[in-house]
Amino acid sequence: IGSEPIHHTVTIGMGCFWSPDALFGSLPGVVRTRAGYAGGTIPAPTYREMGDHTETVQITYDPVSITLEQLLRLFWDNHNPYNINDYKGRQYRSLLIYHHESQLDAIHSVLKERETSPDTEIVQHTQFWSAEDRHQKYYLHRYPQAVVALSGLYAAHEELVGSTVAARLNGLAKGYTNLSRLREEIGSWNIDSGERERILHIITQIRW
Ligand code: MHO
Repeated sequence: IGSEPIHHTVTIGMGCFWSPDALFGSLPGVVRTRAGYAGGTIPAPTYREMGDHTETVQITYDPVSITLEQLLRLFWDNHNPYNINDYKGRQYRSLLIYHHESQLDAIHSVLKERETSPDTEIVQHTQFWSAEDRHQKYYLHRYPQAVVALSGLYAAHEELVGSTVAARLNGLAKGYTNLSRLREEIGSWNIDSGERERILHIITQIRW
């Protein structure tokens, strides 16, 4: 009764990480996203020197509101998992990193739905390296006023970047959701009315 929701995590690589950050961030049930590097071996990768790592988005979700199956269908439907575009080595590889063995059932059942088996590398999580600030919530940077207004809601920049609100606004900035859907969702959040009003005001600043 009144217990905290249990969150699950999955990390996906499907090309440049800017778009999947916005795509998955737009979805009700996704609690937070972050862009980063994973799947390789070199320590402390950066955008300029990511070595054998892949651009990925780490997705934290509430499995009661959105299932891993739903996330995986979006993953495979929104990129080319056959690695025709592997001109940059592993940077844009199709990569699926599960964080718990209990996620394998969902992975196998969604794989079975597909006519041709994707050439996606599927591995267990070891380490994730966050990308630089400029790659986080990339499309939201087009609305500096919204970012400034948002920073009033969060004590630290990492909190802002890791917030559900920033994930949704980034999805809105890219056009993956719209104002009325967001209004409705935020209306259902268990937050005080002052905070709700401030968030609703900020989202009206984002148009695309
Ligand atoms: N520079 C490429 C990819 C960026 S993504 C962070 C572009 O503008 O699409 O790899």
